[in-house]
Amino acid sequence: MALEVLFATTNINKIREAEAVLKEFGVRVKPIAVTKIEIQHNSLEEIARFAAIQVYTKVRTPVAVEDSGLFIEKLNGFPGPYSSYVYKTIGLKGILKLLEDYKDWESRKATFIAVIAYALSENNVVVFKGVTEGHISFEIRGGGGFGYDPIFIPQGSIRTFAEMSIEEKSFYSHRGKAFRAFGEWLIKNSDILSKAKEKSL
Ligand code: ITT
Repeated sequence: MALEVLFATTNINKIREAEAVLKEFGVRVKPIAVTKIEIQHNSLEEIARFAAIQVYTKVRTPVAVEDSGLFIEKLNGFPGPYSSYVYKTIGLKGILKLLEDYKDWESRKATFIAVIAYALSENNVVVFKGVTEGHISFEIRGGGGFGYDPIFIPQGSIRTFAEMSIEEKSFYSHRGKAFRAFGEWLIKNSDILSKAKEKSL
């Protein structure tokens, strides 16, 4: 039987990217639109772990959540765990404005981080992390992707994430890396997974 993972998110783009990566491992993604409670914390890992357990207590079957954020070096890691809120409030233009005095490339360094927390039970959560270094562009570029994609250029490319296809973005991205690690784990641990699923029936 094909492997399938339940993925709790309200972000359709995360689902598309997860599907693009996990299909390489023969794993299907079953999205579920459960709103997760996001605690205020500096650590994406803690936020994701807490959310995964909280969603597990609702669905009572193994479930994945993913928390991600953009950390800008010269802004001491801002917006980080608050990326979603900052995107909705000051947006891309606001970020470019905060960086307007940083005119050289090196001073525009930023890191994208994605953490997947997969709850197999209330007290068994496995975590996968993907980190991508890059720079904040000088202008908004590209029509693809979502969120900060039009202003983030990963190391090794000259294009923003928003100028790439999903497959190309996934090759470089924090989410692509985290889901590849998750895919490898799922293949290796398919027996643990079926036991956890049986238990939850
Ligand atoms: P969930 O339902 O999964 O929580 P969300 O969109 O609220 O969806 P997060 O809480 O993880 O997700 O917030 C992360 C924010 O960071 C997201 O809304 C984007 O603004 C930004 N972000 C994360 N990954 C990104 C990516 O690959 N490209 C661009 N922006 C990204």
